[in-house]
Amino acid sequence: MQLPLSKAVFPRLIWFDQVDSTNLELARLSTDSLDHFTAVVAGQQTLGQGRLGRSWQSPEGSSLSLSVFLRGPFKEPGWVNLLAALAVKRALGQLGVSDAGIKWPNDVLVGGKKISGILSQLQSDGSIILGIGMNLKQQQPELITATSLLEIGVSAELDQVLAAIGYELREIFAGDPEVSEEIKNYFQSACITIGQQVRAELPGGSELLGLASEIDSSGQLVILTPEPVTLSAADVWHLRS
Ligand code: BT5
Repeated sequence: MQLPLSKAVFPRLIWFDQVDSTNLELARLSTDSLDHFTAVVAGQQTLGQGRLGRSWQSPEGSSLSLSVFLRGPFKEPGWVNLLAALAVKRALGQLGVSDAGIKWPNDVLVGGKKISGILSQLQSDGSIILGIGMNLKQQQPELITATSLLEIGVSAELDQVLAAIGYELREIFAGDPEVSEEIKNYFQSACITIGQQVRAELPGGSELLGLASEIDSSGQLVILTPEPVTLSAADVWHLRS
């Protein structure tokens, strides 16, 4: 696959027509010798990974699967996932999509449906494998919560989408990003979870209901139940009254 735009953004870009998972493939490369910002990209994943053992659909020709190696350690690793979501939102802006919102912690939604999901995996040496899936075309019809660029009227080539995401990631992750108050505030305003009544399912299976009030300084979600409860990992559903 010719990827002229993307190759100008990523110093090393490894393309696969098909792979089990770009995150798994990047983890298999020797991370000792990997340069910061090395990218593995695939046109199809047979075992795409979501969080908590879930799967991510990435059939041939309809999605972009990207994993980027970020050399750590990071001062604020909890923010990496959120900043990546911000980069995806900005990349969508470059492609003419102005109404993308971030659902804490890792979904990018357009029109209430998921167009992109992010899986960041902290490695034992403090580096991070950052995985991003972006739907280019319609996914299986049974995935009713998903949307894609084509479905929202954007018919961009994979190279253009990848280069836009890569450019925005590079802007943020050129080094260990300084997560300034300004960025935190900007994230807060881009995060559509804030101000919503939510149901949060915790990794252990228990549930909380409350008002999502803010993202704290470490990137955790604060829910008023009405007592404030701080969540570092959870699945969140926005409840509509
Ligand atoms: C995520 O997990 O959203 C993280 C997805 C990360 C995918 C990238 S692709 C490149 C890299 N390599 C990998 O192997 N993974 C990363 P989570 O929040 O757990 O969401 C998973 C849920 O989203 C599933 O249970 C489905 O309900 C839904 N889903 C699956 N595939 C989808 C798709 N293509 N579009 C929208 N929703 C999808």
